[in-house]
Amino acid sequence: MYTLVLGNRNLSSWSLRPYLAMRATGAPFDEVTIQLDQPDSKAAILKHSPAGKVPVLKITESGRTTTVWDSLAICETLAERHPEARLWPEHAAARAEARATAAEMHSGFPDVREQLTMNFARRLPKPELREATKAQIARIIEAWEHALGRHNGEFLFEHFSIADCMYAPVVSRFLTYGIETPPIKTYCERMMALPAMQDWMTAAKAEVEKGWE
Ligand SMILES: N[C@@H](CCC(=O)N[C@@H](CS)C(=O)NCC(=O)O)C(=O)O
Repeated sequence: MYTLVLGNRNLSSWSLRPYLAMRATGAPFDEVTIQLDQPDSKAAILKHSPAGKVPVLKITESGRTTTVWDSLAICETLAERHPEARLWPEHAAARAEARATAAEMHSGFPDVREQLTMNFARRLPKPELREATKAQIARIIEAWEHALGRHNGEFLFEHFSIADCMYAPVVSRFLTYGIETPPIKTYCERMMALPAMQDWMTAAKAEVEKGWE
């Protein structure tokens, strides 16, 4: 019933987010992988979504396919369809904060995204960080510490939620570029140990080995 269209595991941070949410539902799904930055990539994506970007979720029910594009919209759709997965916190106040935290990532931190591009399977030297990048890293750590401290849980909002999905690529970026994260080290380790993150790593390594960028 579900098909998730994804970009490169090693590079596509936007793909990782709904993949984690999909895995958290426990629902079966098919995966389609489109290698990005190839001459035919755009045409391949457009076969699945008029927006021309991955990720895309296709839901086929009663002979009709609904297409959902954009990582956050896919996560929201999965949360709505799988309430048992508790992809948002139950408590309204925590849910509001989790949404704000997820949205802040979805629309923000441009310098982190640009200077520390996701390269999931690789370990790379840390570039000379701009002041804006440093400030955004500090803000991310502040948001994580706030959430972890306030909800006293293993994940940002007690149990695994869309907020964790949205920041999973940042966890991997910190690891790739050796960004020291003592206050939230345990959280990063817990995220990387998730079976879905491990599976993503296996696939990302396989891409790197076969020469995908
Ligand atoms: N805001 C979108 C961003 C999606 C996005 O930029 N995807 C990139 C890959 S990570 C893409 O499809 N690039 C291919 C292209 O633009 O042709 C989301 O949250 O899903």
